[in-house]
Amino acid sequence: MENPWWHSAVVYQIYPRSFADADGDGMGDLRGIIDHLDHIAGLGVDVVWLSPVYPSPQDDNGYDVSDYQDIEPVFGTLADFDELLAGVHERGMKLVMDLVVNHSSDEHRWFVESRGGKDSAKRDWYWWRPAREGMTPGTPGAEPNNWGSVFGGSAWEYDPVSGEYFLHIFSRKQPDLNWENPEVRDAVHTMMNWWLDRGVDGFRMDVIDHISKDTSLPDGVPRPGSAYGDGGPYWLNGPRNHEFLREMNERVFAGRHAMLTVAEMPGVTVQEAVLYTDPARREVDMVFGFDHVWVDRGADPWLLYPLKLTTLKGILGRWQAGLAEVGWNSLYWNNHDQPRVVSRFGDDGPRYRERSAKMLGAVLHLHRGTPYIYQGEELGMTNAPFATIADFRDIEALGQYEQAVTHEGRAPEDVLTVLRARGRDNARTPMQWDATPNAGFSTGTPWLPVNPNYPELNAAAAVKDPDSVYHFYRALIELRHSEPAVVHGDFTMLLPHDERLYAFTRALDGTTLLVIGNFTAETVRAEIDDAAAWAGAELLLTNAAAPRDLVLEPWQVVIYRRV
Ligand code: TEU
Repeated sequence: MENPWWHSAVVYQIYPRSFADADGDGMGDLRGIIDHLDHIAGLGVDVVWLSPVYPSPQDDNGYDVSDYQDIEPVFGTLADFDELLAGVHERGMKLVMDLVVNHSSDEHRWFVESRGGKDSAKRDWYWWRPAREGMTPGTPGAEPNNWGSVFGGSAWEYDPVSGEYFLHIFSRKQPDLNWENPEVRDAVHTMMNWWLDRGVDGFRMDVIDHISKDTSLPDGVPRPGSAYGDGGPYWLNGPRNHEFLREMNERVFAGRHAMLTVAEMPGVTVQEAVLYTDPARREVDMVFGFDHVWVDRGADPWLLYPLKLTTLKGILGRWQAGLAEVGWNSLYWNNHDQPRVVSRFGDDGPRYRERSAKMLGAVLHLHRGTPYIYQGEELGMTNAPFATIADFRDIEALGQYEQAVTHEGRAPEDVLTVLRARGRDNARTPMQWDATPNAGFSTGTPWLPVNPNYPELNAAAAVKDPDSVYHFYRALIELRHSEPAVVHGDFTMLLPHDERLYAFTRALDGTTLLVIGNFTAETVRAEIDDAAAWAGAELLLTNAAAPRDLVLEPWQVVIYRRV
């Protein structure tokens, strides 16, 4: 079979709320994106993925959709959207929409109708259940089961009108749709076809491994120190998940060749990812796995675990090997839910910020798979200096803080330490365009303050400086487009037990690439087996002086080619 176009593609993610505000209300908008399309096209990316722009009460910044077939007025209109789509296409790029259909907003007319009463025609479009047997509805502990929600508190919300509860894995304003009901699936397919017919080129599918649940909704294993049990095993990768995606593929994707589907799947294993992305099974093109971004999590959610490079290499190496023959990887360090990678795995101090950001970019982009760049990553944007809980806006940070501090007695400073390092708002501070007030993001008051480092760290400065992180990312993308070994080469991990260096080769038809990234602020020699063979090799890209004898400077990365 011919290789699909997205094997050699690079995707750029926009979080519209924080990208560019053209009308001065403090919130990004579609016009702002249109105005900055050349910044994205200038990088050389192939695809733009837009986080949700649909009408939404914005309880979870748009991941709570109240109308799937329109545009949030704060962001613009459908006419603006069509103009954006045309602008993306004119520049030779494709546009992928976010698809948030595990849940809707509680303000969606489907849910409003469903909530109308037990005999509503749409009652069964959501998960309604009576109180636990023998318990008085609405009293503590009477929820249908013990599941905790991802954003804190119970996963069940009581509705006094009907005396029943509805399920929400995320916030109470994000009720889970009941995919067991074929009418729900039909409605979703119709909506997806409507967008594709309008010209969009695919979907990034939000928590799409949550859509099939164990319909008996059993109690989860209690979590130490928490009032709630872990429902994950009953809502992740449920019994009908493959079936639902296969059906969606048949009814929506079949016959549309130039599109892209990427399934966000927290908790997916590499074995399951092979099944989801096996072209013969006709489900999705690739998945977002989470193993590598959970590398610094441990048993205690409110403890920071330092990065162990060998563990990270073990995880990514396992995914490379697991999807080598069948299926396809997505590659990402960052998105709107993750802290900034230069702060997390690199060094965001003035000395090594740019160098370590480039090293991280090169290591990721030289893996086999489709790389995703999150807005600002191409500038080496950093985590934000959040002082107190009042500085956070994210419903996840606020909800988890409330549960941990108020209900579970955790020390506020411990919880804050983790939120500062890992909180999602780190990724959501406004895009830093230039050195003018508010980083050129908005003439109004930004909904979340701009990172104070914008006078030095901004797109205008980066585009002007040929040595910037921006131009390094541009070179990485160009390399993917020009060197087939980057796209198709076999991946071999080297030095798996080394805690300082990330080293691997990519080999295709007699061409071998060698990539070595130094994850430390020390000078390190790479003791690879066939070091001598690389002595005369061509150095394709590095972020410091050309090394001698594979002795790498702090945070240096090298990409060599041998034929
Ligand atoms: O994220 C799903 C998800 O896995 C997150 O809950 C993630 O694990 C957590 O935020 C890490 O801190 C998707 C969206 O990307 C996210 O923005 C939404 O809040 C969530 O689904 C609900 O739609």
